[in-house]
Amino acid sequence: MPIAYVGIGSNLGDRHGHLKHAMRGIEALGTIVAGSPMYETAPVGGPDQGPFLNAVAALDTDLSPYALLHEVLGIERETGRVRRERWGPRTLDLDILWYDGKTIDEDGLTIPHPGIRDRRFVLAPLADVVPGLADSDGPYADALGQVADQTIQRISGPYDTQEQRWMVGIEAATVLTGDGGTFQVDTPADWENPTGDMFGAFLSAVVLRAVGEVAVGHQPSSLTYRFVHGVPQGAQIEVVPVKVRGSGRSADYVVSLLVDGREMGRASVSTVTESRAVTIAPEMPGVVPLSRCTPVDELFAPVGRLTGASMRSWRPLERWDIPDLVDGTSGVFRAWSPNLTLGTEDRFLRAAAILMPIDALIWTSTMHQLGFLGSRKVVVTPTLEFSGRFPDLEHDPGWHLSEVHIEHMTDRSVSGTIRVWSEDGSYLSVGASHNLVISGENLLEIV
Ligand code: A4P
Ligand code: MG
Repeated sequence: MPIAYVGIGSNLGDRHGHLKHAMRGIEALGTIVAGSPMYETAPVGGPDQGPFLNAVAALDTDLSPYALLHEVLGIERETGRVRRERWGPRTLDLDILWYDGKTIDEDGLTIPHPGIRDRRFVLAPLADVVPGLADSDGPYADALGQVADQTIQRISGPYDTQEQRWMVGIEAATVLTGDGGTFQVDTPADWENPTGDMFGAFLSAVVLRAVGEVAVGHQPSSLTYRFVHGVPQGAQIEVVPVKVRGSGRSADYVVSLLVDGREMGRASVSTVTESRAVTIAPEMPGVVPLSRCTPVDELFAPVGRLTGASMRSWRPLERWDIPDLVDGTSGVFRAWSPNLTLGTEDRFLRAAAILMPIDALIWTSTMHQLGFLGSRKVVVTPTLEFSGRFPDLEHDPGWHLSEVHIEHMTDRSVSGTIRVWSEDGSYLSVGASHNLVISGENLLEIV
């Protein structure tokens, strides 16, 4: 069936409610195959007005473009949108951005929507649901650089099409309370964590945030972690950062994570007061054309989705698009993530946001290389180690490309070097190693 992308916006009344109403209305017109995170966005054009909430839905539909327009205008009316001022405030605005690659230029219907490239509030969520989308002028996401001055902030995870709601973003899931000696992290009840395993990237975000609270004037320069046990759903995690060494310019912390008094993981974080300049690499690899990216859902389609410790727990934060995977024990592959550029403003979480999907990439690569994704075996990961350096995150040029060299791989371990690139040619270099145990008790299930 044809795919249409529908832009959704609201800046009057119960904005969140209007977006939910829009999604429910759109769902009735076919099948929503993906929904972007919600963004709070500064108004573009028009009179002085309040901020918008914006999102984009990908709809698989039998309706013709005109029938679809008729229906979405009907959904707008249901939210009480009556008076119109061009570009003015509105309870709900639904625009058909793109319809099955068609070009239509008629009275009352223009497709693709002519404003897409001028509006970050459209481009960003559109890139979330379909990074490679293009028209005859090229990929839309390439226009993001020109609208970087428009203020937008992502305020949720992606839309969960099965649960029909927006997922909780990692910002909300890593709320810390505490006195500096010990922190508590409360995981929201609807945190996406079906198997109860929540280690890895989520916990690195917690660790970095806890150290950020106590290391005043410092910023993290490296992180190493080892998590042996998963965290039960809804568990209260205690986070205890202890400074083991410090000078005026740098410090080392050991951070314990406890569930019910039992230590389930430990991380080391080093901090520095001065950040190193990010190196600009002359040999910056060609930016992977977005049109060549494969959405991660598609990548996993033949074998079903990974559940558990891996992708699913992390879905609220990031989604990755993996265009290449070279066979062999020294494989190189590259990926592109829209959300690294467009995600959290918190620099500690941003560090985790950089590390997290890289972990996912290593996992994905490993699974492929070892043939597990094809053979539906089960895999256990009792320990996970990761170390990285992430200098100068405040001067963030928008990291979003990553290149992974797998340097060593056996059926029990994988290690490699990872670079996270930005479009201006600067990069972070990190090393990672994972230990795997094939079969065991705490199974990571591939369904
Ligand atoms: N129409 C033509 N083509 C389309 C299409 N592809 N999709 C016609 C939907 N409608 C289309 O639309 C007027 C008529 O456009 C429709 O009846 C349909 O026949 P409208 O939404 O009532 O008019 P409007 O929204 O006032 O004007 P316009 O130019 O469509 O504005 P936009 O593009 O909708 O932008 N800032 C932020 N941060 N977030 C926003 O969501 N939205 C706007 C409105 C301005 N600034 C914003 C936002
Ligand atoms: Mg409109």
